[in-house]
Amino acid sequence: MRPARRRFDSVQLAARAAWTLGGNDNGTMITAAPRLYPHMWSWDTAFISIGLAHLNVDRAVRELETLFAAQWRDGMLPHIVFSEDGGYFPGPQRWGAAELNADAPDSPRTSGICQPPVHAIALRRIVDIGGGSPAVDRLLTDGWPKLYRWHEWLVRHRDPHGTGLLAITHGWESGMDNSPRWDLPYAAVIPGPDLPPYERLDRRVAAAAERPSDAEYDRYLWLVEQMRKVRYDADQVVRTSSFLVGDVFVTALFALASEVLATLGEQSGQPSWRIRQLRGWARRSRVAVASAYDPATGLARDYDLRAGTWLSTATLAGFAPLLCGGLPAADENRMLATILGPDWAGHPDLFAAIPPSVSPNDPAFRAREYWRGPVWPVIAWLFGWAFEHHGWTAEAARLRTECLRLVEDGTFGEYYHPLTGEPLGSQQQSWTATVALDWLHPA
Ligand code: 9WN
Repeated sequence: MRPARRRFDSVQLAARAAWTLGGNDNGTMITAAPRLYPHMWSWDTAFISIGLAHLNVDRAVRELETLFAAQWRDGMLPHIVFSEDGGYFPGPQRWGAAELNADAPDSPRTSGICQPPVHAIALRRIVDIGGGSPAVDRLLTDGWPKLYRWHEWLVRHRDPHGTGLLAITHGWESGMDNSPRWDLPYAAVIPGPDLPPYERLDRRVAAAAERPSDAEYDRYLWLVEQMRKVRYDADQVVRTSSFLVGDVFVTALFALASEVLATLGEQSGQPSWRIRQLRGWARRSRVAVASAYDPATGLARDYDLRAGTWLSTATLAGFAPLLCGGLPAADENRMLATILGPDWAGHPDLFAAIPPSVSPNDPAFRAREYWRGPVWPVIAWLFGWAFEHHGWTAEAARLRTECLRLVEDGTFGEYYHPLTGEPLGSQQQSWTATVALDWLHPA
């Protein structure tokens, strides 16, 4: 029999979250998780810095600065900044980014792809929490132009059709690695016989049933191989990768983050032409997200740029328009009702009323399998923040209460079983601890 779920009160929970972050601090960075992910991940760090701002705003700023120090010379923020510790595959040698591409820093070592652009949202939250402190002022002055360059890189290299729909070249770039969203595009990725052998390290520390399969990993590694062949040249990767998908969720985050970055730029005296440009990018990407809306399902779709087809697989990412706005009011209201309704957050069997990565009513739903069904607290945080931002305060407050109910066991699981609330994947995951801290300090 499974032991009863523990329940910590808010003071204890905040203390455990702080202790978790302290434990994941390796001296130069707060790693994503102690065993499975002993390095810095780009979008994890954005969320980590938000939670840190409640504990020590200087440290929150420093964390983002550590990530920015690894920014490629062309503007890309890499998906992993490697620490000196080993223990993750693919590590810096397998990526070989610095050896192959002059824009990649030699130190620290990084991967050769990126992750969703949520960093401006983190900056907004840090300013809201710790504004006025010298460290935050420094971040606004020095970090803002770095974020601007990051957004500019995405527009320059990841909008192949000039429509505002941003493309990803690897499922890892979506942050939702093995989501069923990617099953069709991955089916067309055929690993070649020259895929160098490798040994997975993730399954030494996490249950195999909760991680992607070997067949999925072969494809992930094959895409890395393809990128190595073109030395991570951003445009050549887009031309040659056998996986190229217009990601509606990344695009919505980009639209939202560009708008947020523009406003922060106004408040901190950044050049007005850059602010106008950011708002233009936000507008175009918002339109792209709205154009991906499918009235038949009431959800937004990704677009497989290799096959030239829409991808209608229903996942939580289909609610992307709720993040950035842009839908006609009737469609938006319908979408809000759907995410809160019985197929998603309002499903009667859920442990807490939080939308899982795949609806429990979907035949593809797998309650324990990574991005194929579990609840991911950070994604819930994003929806909660966006709801608040759009003035849906009652919905945001409800989501926050439910999220705290999920994480009050204090394990800070990477993801959770949506029906039982069991923590899954890695434990003491930094970004789960930090979103918990933010939910505990809502102001
Ligand atoms: C690959 C670190 C990262 C998250 C991703 C999540 C998972 C890595 C992995 O862990 O991805 O980047 O090895 O599974 O999918 O969103 O940033 O927490």
